[in-house]
Amino acid sequence: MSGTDRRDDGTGTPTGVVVKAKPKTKKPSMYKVLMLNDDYTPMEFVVHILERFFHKSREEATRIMLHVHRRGVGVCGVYTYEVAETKVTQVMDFARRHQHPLQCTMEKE
Ligand code: TYC
Repeated sequence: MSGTDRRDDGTGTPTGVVVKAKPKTKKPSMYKVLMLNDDYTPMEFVVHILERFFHKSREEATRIMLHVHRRGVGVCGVYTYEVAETKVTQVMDFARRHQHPLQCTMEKE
C-alpha cells in the first residue's frame, strides 16, 4: 500500500467509508403464559381469570377457556419474562385461594 492510499488501515473496515452504527438494543425474549386443563376447575372461574389477569373480553376469554378444555392447553398471552412470571404467580395464587387445582405455566416463545 502506498503512503497516500487511505483505502485500508488493516482493521478490516475501509477508512473514509461511512458505516451504520450497530444498534446496541436487543428485543427482549417473549414468553407464552399457558393455562392447563383439569377436571375440577369451573369453566366460569377460568373465564374470570382470563378477564381479570389477561384483560380479555368475555367472548375471547370464553374462546380461550373452551380451547384449553378441549385441547388440554392454551395460550393466555405473550409477555416479557417478568410480566409472564407475575401473571403465572397471580393466577396460581388466585386459584389456590379459591381451592381450585388450575395450573398455569410459562414457556419461551
Ligand atoms: N375442564 C374444566 C371443566 O370441565 C374447565 C377448565 C377449562 C378447567 C380450562 C381448566 O384451564 C382450564 N370444568
